[in-house]
Formats: sequence, C-alpha cells, structure tokens
Amino acid sequence: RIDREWWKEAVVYQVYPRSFNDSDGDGIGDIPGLVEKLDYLDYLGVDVVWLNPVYESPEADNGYDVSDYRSIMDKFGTMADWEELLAGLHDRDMKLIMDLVVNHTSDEHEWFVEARNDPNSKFRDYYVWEDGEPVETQGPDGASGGSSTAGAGAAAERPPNNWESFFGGPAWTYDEASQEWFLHLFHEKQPDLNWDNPAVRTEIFEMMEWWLEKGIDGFRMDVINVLSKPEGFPDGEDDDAIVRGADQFVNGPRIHEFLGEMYDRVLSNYDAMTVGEMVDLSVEEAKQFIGPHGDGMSMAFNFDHMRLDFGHHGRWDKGEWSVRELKRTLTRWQNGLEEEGWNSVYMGNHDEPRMVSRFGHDGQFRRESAKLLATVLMTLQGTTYIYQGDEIGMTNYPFSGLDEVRDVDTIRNVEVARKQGRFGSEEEMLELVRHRSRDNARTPMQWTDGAQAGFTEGTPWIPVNPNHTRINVEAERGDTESVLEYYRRVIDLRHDHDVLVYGTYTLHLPDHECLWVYERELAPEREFERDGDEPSGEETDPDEGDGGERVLVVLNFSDTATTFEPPASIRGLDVETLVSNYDTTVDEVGVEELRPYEARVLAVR
Ligand code: TEU
Repeated sequence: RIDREWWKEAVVYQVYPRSFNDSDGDGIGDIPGLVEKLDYLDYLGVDVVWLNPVYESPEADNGYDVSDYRSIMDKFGTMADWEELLAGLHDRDMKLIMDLVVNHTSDEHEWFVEARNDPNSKFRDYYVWEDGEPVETQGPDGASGGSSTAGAGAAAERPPNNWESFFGGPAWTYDEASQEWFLHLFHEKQPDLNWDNPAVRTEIFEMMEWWLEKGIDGFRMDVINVLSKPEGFPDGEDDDAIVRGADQFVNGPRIHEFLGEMYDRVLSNYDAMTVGEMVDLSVEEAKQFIGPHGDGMSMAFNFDHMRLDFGHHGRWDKGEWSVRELKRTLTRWQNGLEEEGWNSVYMGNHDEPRMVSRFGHDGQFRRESAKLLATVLMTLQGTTYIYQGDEIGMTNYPFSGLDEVRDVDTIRNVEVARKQGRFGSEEEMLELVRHRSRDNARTPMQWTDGAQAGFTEGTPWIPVNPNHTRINVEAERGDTESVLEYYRRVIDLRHDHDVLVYGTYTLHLPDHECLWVYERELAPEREFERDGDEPSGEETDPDEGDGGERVLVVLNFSDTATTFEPPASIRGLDVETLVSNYDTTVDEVGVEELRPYEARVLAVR
C-alpha cells in the first residue's frame, strides 16, 4: 500500500541565496533578489524551495556558522523581506524549507561568547570543553623527561583526542583563558553544541517551533547524524574514515534518542517535511532515521554516490568513477528503501562540483548530458532535488588561481595537502581545486549574457563563470531544445505520472559499462491511502484500464554511440515515447544505436 505525502511528490529547488540574485548591488545575492525570481521558479515548475542559511552570521562558512537563529543576516535583507518570500512562495503554491544548522553555532553566538568569557556561566556546558593530553617531553639527554603538567598551554599539550575537522586540521582549539580545548568538527568558528545538555535541546526545539509557527514547511538538517558524541571522546580508530574520528561521532550513542525527542516535542505537531543530511550513512542505518521504524525524519541525504570519484587520500584527491558503480550505488538505495523509508534523489548541491562536469560532459555534449542527468533526477524513486543552475547546465569554474577561491573547505584542505607534499606543481593543485572545490557550485547564477551574468550590478563576491555568455537563463527560455525547457518537460512528466514517484525500481543490464536501463512499475492493486485521494496521474485512474503503469528509462551514459540490445524481458514491448533528449521516438523496444548521452523515457502500453 502507498502512503501519499505532499513531500514525496515534490520537486525541490535548492537556492544558495548569496549566489542566486543580488537586488541591491552589493555583489551578494539576497532575499529580495530571490523574490524577484519567484515567477521563474513557478515557470520551471518546482514545488518546494530549500533555502540555504540566511540567519545572522559572521560568514566563516557562508552562513553555516549561525550567530542568531531568529534573525536574518543584514546582507540578505530583513525579516520583512523573508516574510514576503514566504508569502510569495505560498501564493504560488510553492513551499519553503529552511536549513537547520544545529550541530554547531558560530563562535560569535551569544551562548559561546558567554561560555568562553565565563567558565562558570550556564552556557559553558552548551558546548564541548575538554582538557588536553600532556605531551611526552624529551629531556636534554634525549631521555623521556616525563610528561608536562596538563594545562601548561597548547604548546605543551595535545588536543583531547585525534579527531580531525572536515576542513582539515584538528577538531579542537585551545582556549588560553580557561586552558581547555573546545570541539569543532568544522571550522574553529563553528564550535559544536553539547547535545547531551537538555538545556541545549530545549533551546533548539523552541527555535524550530518558532520558525514552524511562522509558517515554514519543514527543514533540511545540516550534518544531523553527528550530534551525539561518545562519552570520554575516544580516539578515532578507523584510518579509512571520511575524517579521523568519524567512526566515533557519526551516528553516536544517543543520536536516535535526540532525533526521536526532536520529532516528539516539535515535528510531530506539524505537517512538516524534513531531510537530514547524514554523512557516511548506509541503507540499513537510514531505516533507523526514516520510515516506519525511524526517528520520524521524512528522508535523508546520503553520500554514497558523492564518494565514487574520491582518490586514495579521500575527498581531496582525484579518483575515477564508473557508470557501473554509479548504477550499483543508486540501485542499492532505490531497492533498499523501496518498502521502508523514502529516498532523496540529488546529484549536486552547494558542497559538490557541478554535476554536468562531474557525471556528464561539459564540453561537446553538455546539453545532452545535462538533459540525461535531469532524466535521472526525475525518474528515480524518492523526493528529487534540483540545485540552482543545474537546470540550465551550469558547469564547474575554470579556477586560474587560489585568489578566485572563497571556500574555507578548499583553502584549508589545499593547505593540508600542500603540507603533505601532495602537489608536484601549482597547476596540479589547481587541477584538484577545479575538480573538487565547493566553489564550483557557488559561482553566481547565470541569468543573462550581460555583465556579471545579470546576477549583480556590483562586483560579485565570487567571479562569474565566463561561459555565462553562452549558458544563461535568458538564452534558454523559450528555446525548445534548451536544457531549461527539457527540465520543465521532465518535471511535468514526474507530476503527471505517479509511477515515477511511487513505482518500484528494477535495474536491467546491470553489468553494462555505460547503458543504464531501469523500469518503474506501479501495479494496479497498489491503491492510495488517505481517504478520497485519487491517484494524480490520469494513467493510474482506476476508471480507465487496470490502473497500473510501467515506464522504461534508457540512458546512454557515455560520449560515444552505444548499441542497446534489450534483454528478453523487455524486448519487443509496445511503448510510447514520453520524453527523449534527441528528436527521435520509438514505439517498440528493440535493438538500436543510442547516441551520446541519449536518454529516453518510454511508457509500456
Ligand atoms: O556539510 C556537511 C558535510 O560534511 C559535507 O557536505 C562535506 O563533507 C562538507 O561540506 C565539507 O566539504 C554541511 C553543509 O552542507 C556545508 O556547507 C557546511 O560547510 C557543513 O555542513 C558545516 O555546517
């Protein structure tokens, strides 16, 4: 049986506000700039906007360092502007989910300012403070001089354990005044909150309620599965962990208690959509957070397909991925959550390189591969996410020097790699930056071929991609062959066919090195829960036909023509071509030559 939910059927559009549209010429995108583009989002056909953080912040990590959860950062506008955004979305039958960043605050949040100024303050225990480890000192004759006394200062001490920050370097910073270290899994200006403290949980739950009472429709939750740290902060023991210590702090001992409490005390009182960003999550672990046996989360972002091109040194190293691995990884999640839980489907966001450069082809076949990727996003099971700019096939940025980089994750991790002597030349370093940097996805949205791509009348906070003269919304709108118009077609297709949202997923040709062929099926007997809820797509209308539907998706994930030899199970089927990114249609499943990045969606008659 299928449990219909609005957020299961939604196509979500992620807005990274500082790079979306600048209304006042300060070079930073803002909320009024986003309000100016609501008709564009309506034209695109999306249902929900996920807005990256717009709260008061010193911007050490572009807003993921919140200094006041209940105010809007001046550069983004006012709370009145935000209210206008919410009203503008709701007036157009679109919804808004906000970014919830509660593993850590900014070090300029009043709680941390108090905590650091006064070890006896009640806010001290809102964060994680620990004594360092004494450093074994060597006497003049080289014999061990015993250990220095604890608290003798950072120079004579080591951090409390070996955990590392995602941004490189230790996950602890020494506080001279109190001679203790505080924990930060990210930047030292992002101190981790102590979720073991019930006062912290109450503060966060009350803040969430405050935003839900203002009328938002849910939250994207930032690194939400690292809130619980184990007693005593033991050293990380897994050298292959995404960062040292992750084996200790990912899905920590009380994580389900905390998220269950969040659901019971807050989320269960609202028809809210939640998507938890969960580092290092397996399918089995996902079922403990989402679905009937979970903590009440609607869905989760996992990163299995975002790690396929990691190299020997992990994320900050260039590895090779394969279509076979991509198919296998996404199939594992499609089948793994089919009966229990719900998938999120994404291929890019503000932390990842542009998907057309990473998984497609940003040269000769940019348009075709961007459309093929759009086809993947719109025909897999789960709630689907479009990252701003991917709907026009925006590409990675051709960084020519670190002076063009703004991202702290890039800057810090390049420093670490340099110290490890991993670059043979500056060009080698830049090649890795062009491959991996989050700034690839943070260059300004390309609206026109004019100055600064129509993003700002001032100087943009980060350079605009020079290819905006060719790749921009204005050029795409109305061009029936454009990536944008193709996105509109496949978004409509998803809205019109429940099988694409609720259907089962079956992979064909699993071992083919570049063809990705799968089918989605909604059997007739799968009626919908929620009284009086007729299926939305006419094809599944019980009055016509048997109410079932079967769709075949055929993708040539390669830059060369590839022969498609259908397996016997589908060979000869009568089909109707619902969508194709080339101009051809077929009415039967047979042997054919698929062109580079050719994508087809076929309804089985
Ligand atoms: O990112 C969490 C995270 O760990 C991964 O996305 C990735 O490892 C990280 O971005 C470093 O590349 C979330 C936000 O999406 C990201 O923008 C923030 O920097 C981070 O949390 C800290 O709040």
